[in-house]
Amino acid sequence: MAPSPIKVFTSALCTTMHTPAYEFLSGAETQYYESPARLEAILHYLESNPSSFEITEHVEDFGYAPIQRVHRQDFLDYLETAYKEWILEGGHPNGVLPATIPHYKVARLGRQTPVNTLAKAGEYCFDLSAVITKDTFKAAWNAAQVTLTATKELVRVAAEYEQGLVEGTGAARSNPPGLYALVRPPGHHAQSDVCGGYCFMNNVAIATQWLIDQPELKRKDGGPKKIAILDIDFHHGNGTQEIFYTTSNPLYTSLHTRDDYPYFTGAEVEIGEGQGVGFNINIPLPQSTTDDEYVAALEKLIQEHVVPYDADYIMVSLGVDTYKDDPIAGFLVTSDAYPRIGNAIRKIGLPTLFVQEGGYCVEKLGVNVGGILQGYLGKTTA
Ligand code: OKP
Ligand code: ZN
Repeated sequence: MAPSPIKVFTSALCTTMHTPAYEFLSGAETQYYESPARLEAILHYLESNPSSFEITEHVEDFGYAPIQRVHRQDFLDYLETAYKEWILEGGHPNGVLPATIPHYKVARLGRQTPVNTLAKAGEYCFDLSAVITKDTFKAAWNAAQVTLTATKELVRVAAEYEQGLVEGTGAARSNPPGLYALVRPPGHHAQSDVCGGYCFMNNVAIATQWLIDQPELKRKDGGPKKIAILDIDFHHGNGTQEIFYTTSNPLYTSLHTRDDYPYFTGAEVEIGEGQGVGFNINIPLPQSTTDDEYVAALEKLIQEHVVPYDADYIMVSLGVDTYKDDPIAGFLVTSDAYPRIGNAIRKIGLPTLFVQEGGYCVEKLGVNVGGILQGYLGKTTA
């Protein structure tokens, strides 16, 4: 039986609500790479391939609770009020950025709780890319709600898939259902109480925690459903790692660059803490990693860690900044690799939600993201 098309969840608010004019890269003011044009380029590809993708702008409102399960309230309050306070205190209208950050060598001596907005920007942001504009809170909220809407549908199609496997009438194990949340701003750098790396709320973490929290979703042993997160963005997902560092569910796995942003996390020795020991898997790869090297590392990660974990669902933090011409990254991966990546994920055989993270080569975003999704559908080209 042919695989069903991938259901795509997105929203017009993903392009209109958060449009900072610039960021700082290597000390220079540059264009804001995490732009609405990224999402439009991907959407254009998907719309041109209607036999593979079913796009909906239907967004359900899951309210504040699922977001509060992952992020601290003081941080969320800050995201919501920062821009207004920033402008009142004379901050530049492009948006909120820190000028003084509580560096750990300073903070270990400090005992002061910041009240000033400029100080709070440093308290709640770890770099110079997460510009908070007038509606950034609403944009991040919307991205989380779109991801949650897709996750609810994941539960439904996964149940259908399971039923099909039991009865032997439905799709075979080789065609697991796939869904895609096409959202921005991205999420995997956002920790429980700090934004950075273009990320404000951690969409994948919020959706994953929501799945774990659903009382009616149980495994055969009575425990909550298990989720394996596969983070294939070029950059390490420090936010997702931090949020789930001390728990055995979900499993967090990441393939990313060694020696590039976010620089201070992503080493192999970061294996989790307490109950979480062994459930955080970082596989750093060298700069200039090629197609074959990347695909081999992904297949190894899947065989050695993802499959043995015996998850019920896969969540993919989908970044295509691994692409050779990405303006802020450094691998040599070509467009040919993306269908192979999607195929490797399909072979896990589990219902999968892809959630958009990075990827900044706008001209190739459609074909590269599309390549992964088409590969998941069993095709060999975008
Ligand atoms: C977000 B995501 C490195 C500059 C880094 C911020 C990058 C955020 C990436 N030369 N600036 O993981 O794609
Ligand atoms: Zn990235």
